[in-house]
Amino acid sequence: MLFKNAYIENSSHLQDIRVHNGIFKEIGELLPHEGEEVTDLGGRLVLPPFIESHVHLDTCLTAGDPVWNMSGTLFEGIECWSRRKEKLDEADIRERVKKAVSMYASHGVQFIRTHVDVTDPALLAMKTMISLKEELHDVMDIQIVAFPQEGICSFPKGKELLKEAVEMGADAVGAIPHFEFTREYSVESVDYALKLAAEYDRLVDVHCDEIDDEASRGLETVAARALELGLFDKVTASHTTAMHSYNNAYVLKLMRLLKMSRINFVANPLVNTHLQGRADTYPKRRGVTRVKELMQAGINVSFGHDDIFDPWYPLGNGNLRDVVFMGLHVCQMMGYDDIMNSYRFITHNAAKTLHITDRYGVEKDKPASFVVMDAKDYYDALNRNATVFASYRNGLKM
Ligand code: 17E
Ligand code: FE2
Repeated sequence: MLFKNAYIENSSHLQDIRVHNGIFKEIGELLPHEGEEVTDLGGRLVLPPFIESHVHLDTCLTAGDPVWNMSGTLFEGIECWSRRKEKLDEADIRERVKKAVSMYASHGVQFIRTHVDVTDPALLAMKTMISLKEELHDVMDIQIVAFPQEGICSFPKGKELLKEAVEMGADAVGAIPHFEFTREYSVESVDYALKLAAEYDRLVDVHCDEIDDEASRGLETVAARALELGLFDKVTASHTTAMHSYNNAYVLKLMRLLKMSRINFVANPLVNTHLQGRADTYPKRRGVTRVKELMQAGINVSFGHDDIFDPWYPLGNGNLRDVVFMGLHVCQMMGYDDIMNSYRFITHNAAKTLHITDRYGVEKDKPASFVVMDAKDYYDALNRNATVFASYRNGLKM
């Protein structure tokens, strides 16, 4: 198959793409026709598929059931979810996850990292997600994080449940140090999670310091263990909203460790703009982590949606454009190059976090997966909220 006339990743000149057996065979200008089927992309933008690097698929589409989060805080969200969790059954999980995945797919997303709550003695969501991962493989690559929503040390048998989820087949280990009862539990939980990941050769993605407490210091523990255990960029710190409130002298010191540790960051600008600053009067903090400064230090940052219509976020349709749009505003990254390159938060940067760069990208010999946008470059696409004209996965039109 030959695709003609594409602007690949904001290039200034048109290129053609030859796909054979689901692989990018050749990319270049004015490729000669070799008797294959030809599709004219008409000067549209081609990007690698979008990647959702942080969402909770098991909680999606449950907002208001059984109660709405009235305060808009993370902690009330956790209470609402705890009540919804009592009603979980397999059919309910399957139906909601499938719906959310199809919403994402319609917006050109082909890879999802989902956190799945394992503070459930039955591990029902984890079991169901593992079977859905197989079942949905033709439309979506799903990576599963065993996420201890109510704590590792502060929940009955939290350590055992996390380990069981890993043995069951979770791809990554999570933790939630800012939610643990004590500072000691916070450190112990991070130690436990990272050692477990090292032992079972898994990735790590910690819900880290998702609080406006400037004394919340889970991040330094995560980074130090990532370095000491040699896990490095297999480790991701998600949210890190307390970093918004750290004093600058501490951040200056912390940056050295963050660079040495090579860990990734995921910011969730829609959700944390909504959840954070809730205990403030005025001025109200935004609470999104220091994206611009991390990027300037050469640290990898991606953006996630975090939630679609659940106890933590009452809106959302699976369009990562909205996440980028909010992120650029709240992080004040509105320079021309910032806007033009902002697709990287939901493509290449996210691919690094998910550890899929070996099979990701519009490059010769890689799987022919890409999206075509009704726009000439990403600035234009973002500004006009352009639709995804087509999404190809391993050479097949979705
Ligand atoms: N759970 C949590 O601890 N934090 C979040 N932002 C979400 C779920 C969505
Ligand atoms: Fe999250």
